[in-house]
Amino acid sequence: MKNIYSVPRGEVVSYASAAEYEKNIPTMTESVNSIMTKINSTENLIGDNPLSVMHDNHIHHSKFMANIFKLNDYELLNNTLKWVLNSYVSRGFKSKYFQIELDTWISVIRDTLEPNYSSGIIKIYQWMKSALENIERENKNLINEIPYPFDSDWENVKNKFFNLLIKGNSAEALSFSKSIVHDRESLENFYSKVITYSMYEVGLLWEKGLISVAQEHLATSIVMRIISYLYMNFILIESSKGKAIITASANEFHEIGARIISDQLELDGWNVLYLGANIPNEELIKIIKEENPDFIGISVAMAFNINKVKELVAQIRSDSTLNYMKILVGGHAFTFGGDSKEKIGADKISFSIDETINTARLWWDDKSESKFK
Ligand code: B12
Repeated sequence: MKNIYSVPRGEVVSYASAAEYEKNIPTMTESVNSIMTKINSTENLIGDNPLSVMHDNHIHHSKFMANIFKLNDYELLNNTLKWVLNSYVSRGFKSKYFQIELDTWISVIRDTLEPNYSSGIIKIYQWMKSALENIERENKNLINEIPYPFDSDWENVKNKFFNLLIKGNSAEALSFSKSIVHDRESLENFYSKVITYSMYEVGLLWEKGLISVAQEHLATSIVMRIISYLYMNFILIESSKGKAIITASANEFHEIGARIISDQLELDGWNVLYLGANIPNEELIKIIKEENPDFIGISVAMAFNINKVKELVAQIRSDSTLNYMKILVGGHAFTFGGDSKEKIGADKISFSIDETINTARLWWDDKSESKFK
């Protein structure tokens, strides 16, 4: 269905207003929590969910909005609103919760920020309110499955593996993985066509409230253990190319994407320093200066972490000792549309293992050529 409400365009919120909003997140979130808790006690807006789910949502909302205002990316806001409504309504939140929540944010923002800072921000909140009804209507037509872009043989393998993850059957999932992965090619297929898409489906079931948080954690831990097993058995090889640092961004707890990318690069001959989840920008800069990698790769799953990566890229670009270095970014946060991807200023945004390996090879070839000229 076509969008009948129009997404705001251009720089609606100034950087100074965005920074002021961000600075006041703790006090504003506290006020919103307290008002919404009171309203919820008489109106039951959140179904059987504990209050902590609503409070967490307010924290995520404010961090996400600070990013949206700093990036002025309203396409990303529109697309994420669809996800917010879909996922919270599936888990028992009432539709009217969102109208009331947005009204509460508007009044708290008006009470907290000076009018010159709040006016652009409130315009966006009012747009969100007006968009809710249309988004809900569009969400009713959402296809609730993840399209599988590979052949049906691999789809069968993925389905079997996914079922073992959902059953929490660690031993069988490991022995099944052993039966599929024999060499470099099957390992790459297993990572990109089986683990990645099984985890996307785990996410969808969590989003719809069809599996518990514990089941999602168990599936994740089984995958992490299998990846470690495969690493020990297939990846320890001599490096023949340059050095790369791969990490998840600051405040980013999703680490499987970065881990998979690291292992695949290592398999392709790179000397990879894999830093895992949630690395603060200052620490990353420090290790980059110590290690002088040929490129860094940063994984971002949550849109509320995008702006921190933009700041990191700007910091690297403005440092004359670092501006030789290539920057690669990837992850779920960039699959929601909008122009934040371009605004980050990285050399390349990559969406798959193939694309990542090819980009890194190209960079290595260019560097080797210029070295030997
Ligand atoms: C497991 C999981 C978690 C675990 C992560 C544990 C861990 N150790 O990694 C935990 C429990 C911590 C978690 C927390 C949260 N999660 Co979560 N999580 C997931 C889940 C189910 C799987 C993630 C995953 O491993 N995917 C598989 C990997 C392989 O895929 P990938 O990251 O996309 O990586 C591929 C490409 O993107 C690319 N790539 C990735 N990184 C990089 C980096 C570079 C350099 C390059 C080149 C390429 C590249 O290559 C990979 C190749 O296959 C996803 C579902 C999903 N769709 O991914 C939700 C999901 C990402 N989570 C979600 C949410 C909402 C959250 C929380 C906010 C939940 C909450 N209420 O607390 C928090 C946020 C925490 C934070 N600050 O980061 C939502 C995000 C929705 C949105 N609007 O953006 C998702 C999509 C679930 C859903 N369907 O709703 N989560």
